[in-house]
Amino acid sequence: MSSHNLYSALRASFPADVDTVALEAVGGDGPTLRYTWRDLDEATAMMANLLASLDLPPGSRIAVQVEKSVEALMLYLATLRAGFVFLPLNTAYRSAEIEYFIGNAEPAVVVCSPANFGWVSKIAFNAGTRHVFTLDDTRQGSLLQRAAHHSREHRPAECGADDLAVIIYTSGTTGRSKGAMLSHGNILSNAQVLRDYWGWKQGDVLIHALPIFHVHGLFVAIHGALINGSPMLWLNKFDPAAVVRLLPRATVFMGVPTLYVRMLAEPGLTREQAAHMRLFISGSAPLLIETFNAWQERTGHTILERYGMSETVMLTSNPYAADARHGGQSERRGGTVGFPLPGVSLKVVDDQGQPVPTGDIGSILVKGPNVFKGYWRMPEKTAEEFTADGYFRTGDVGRVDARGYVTIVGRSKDLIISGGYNVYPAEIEGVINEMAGVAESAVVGIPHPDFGEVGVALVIAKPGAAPDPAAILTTLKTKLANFKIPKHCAVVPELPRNTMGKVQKNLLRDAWSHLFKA
Ligand code: MCA
Ligand code: AMP
Repeated sequence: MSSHNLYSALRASFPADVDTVALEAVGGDGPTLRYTWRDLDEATAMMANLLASLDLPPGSRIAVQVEKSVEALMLYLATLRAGFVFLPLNTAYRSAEIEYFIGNAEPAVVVCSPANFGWVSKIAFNAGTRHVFTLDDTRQGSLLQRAAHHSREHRPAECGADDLAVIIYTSGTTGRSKGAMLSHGNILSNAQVLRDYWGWKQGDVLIHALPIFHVHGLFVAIHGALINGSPMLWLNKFDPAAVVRLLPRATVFMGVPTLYVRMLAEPGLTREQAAHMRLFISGSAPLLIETFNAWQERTGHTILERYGMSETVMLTSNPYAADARHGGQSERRGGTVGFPLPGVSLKVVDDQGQPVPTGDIGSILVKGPNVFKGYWRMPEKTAEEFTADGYFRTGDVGRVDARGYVTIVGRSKDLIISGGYNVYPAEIEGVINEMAGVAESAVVGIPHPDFGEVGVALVIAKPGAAPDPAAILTTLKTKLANFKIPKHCAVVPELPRNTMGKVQKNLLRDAWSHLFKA
């Protein structure tokens, strides 16, 4: 293939009979809808032709904040196909967050839900965006109306492997969110490696129940199925009972740990119900060993845990089958994230950047064809995150044991992972600190039975002031995405500090860790 267009590679994997079902949208209140591979190809051609008709400059960003739907997936594929840069945005983001992303990325096109058109289009037009379309999860909106006038045929744009395909925003421990720039080559190489490593085969059917604005649902799950020509059972929203009902029709499921925890609470989850399944995969957050064991006991399946980042797509995975690179080991070991994927170099280093002895803990550095091209318009930040020999600093802390298994033991970045979503305390503290009567705050992550980890906000009042914790949370809800809102807030007399005056978050975590204990 002369062009490296990711869509072309996925398209080349479609089955020969394009009139078979590619996607079955199930669940929710609506009817079950079936889309063939031909539908996927033709609808993405129409949307790609619409984008092409707008006469956009090369490299234009197409920013999308819409509810999950098959048509939203088609818009993603159409953007790749047309050679533009897809910019997915979590539907929970509020106006201040969207204003930042649109201002920073300067998209040529914004697609939002019809219900949000008023405020999103205002932000977009103010930022110089010329085209704002709408799309909802019932196939309504101007995007499909406009695309309907375009041809069902479209030749995918010529792309180099290093051309940008997607920008995914990740928050930072300091400052604002950074747009991780991923190329067609980054994403495709990772999809090819995972297809082989996870043993995708003919007859596989994926249950897709994750959001499609982050790497897990958008890349790992969708590309896994498409690059193997495998159909998907598609849920616009995760529903544990619906997923359990679908298991006899599927072979592969991917979820964040919270999804597994919620499915375990379903009485219908039994060994018989899961008998048709080939593989359960978990990632985005640590899978507790209790969940790993409970799943094995209930279903007879061993969850395969893997580890990745927005900047790198997938980095490590427990083996699906015997891994010849590691003496034929095939054990999926709970509590570990497995081996570096083929093509990924991973090393664990000390504070001086020197590799630590096997089994010792250090910072995880990675290199490989999957590692991103840098942060959008942040060359200095990008340079800081790479070593002189080209390794990317993940910000994760871990070790590699004598058998080659990688374990993540913590993070050097101040980050909470709640139900698979990343929450940066610095961002929340910044908003709380602006509120009347607040002198200072600290947000820490503590264990939670459903979300794995959740935030708790501890606030110091200004002299003479008495800020109300409930009011703080209510105000936060107006400014930040709902999953970022701490699940508890308390006004405290002081915060523990070390001799340098830095807040000792580990002590706060210990002190509050009991709050949501079952
Ligand atoms: C919802 N809520 C949450 C979260 N989700 N609180 C904390 N953490 C969360 N993740 C809160 C809402 O604020 C709301 O609170 C209440 O729960 C109900 O909201 P709703 O949207 O109905 O929740 P849900 O449908 O039950 O969602 C839970 C969920 C969802 C299904 C677990 O969070 C989810 O799909 N998580 C998956 C995230 C994911 O795909 N991550 C991959 C990132 P209130 O009522 O008070 O407002 S990619 C990645 O990390 C990398 C690269 C990787 O390795 O994969
Ligand atoms: P994101 O910024 O959404 O790309 O999240 C990436 C971060 O998620 C990584 O740097 C890890 O801290 C975390 N992560 C992903 N998968 C796992 C896993 N299986 N176990 C522990 N942490 C994980």
